[in-house]
Amino acid sequence: MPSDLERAMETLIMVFHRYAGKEGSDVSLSRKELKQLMETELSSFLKSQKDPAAVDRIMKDLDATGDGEVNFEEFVSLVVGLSIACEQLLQKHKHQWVSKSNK
Ligand SMILES: [Ca+2]
Repeated sequence: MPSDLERAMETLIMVFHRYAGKEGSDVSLSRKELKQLMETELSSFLKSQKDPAAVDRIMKDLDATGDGEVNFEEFVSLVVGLSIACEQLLQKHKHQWVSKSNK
């Protein structure tokens, strides 16, 4: 049976291909595919950002090869970046909670 981490990796691959396969190349996300992926799979992140230009900016940042498409490697770097931001927020909240409960 796969572990939590193995399942998470499998999910990353599955989600990427679910959107990458919608149009054009099967192994990369077009701007439209990336927008759909972010709106559906990262909706709470986008909501908290409240920035309509966010997808365009993220697309530009991610597209290291400059071909207007986001490949799996570029997609994973987005997920890693978001995970790091989440973990930092979590640590911050944990510290706040600990200092509050100690008062
Ligand atoms: Ca595609």
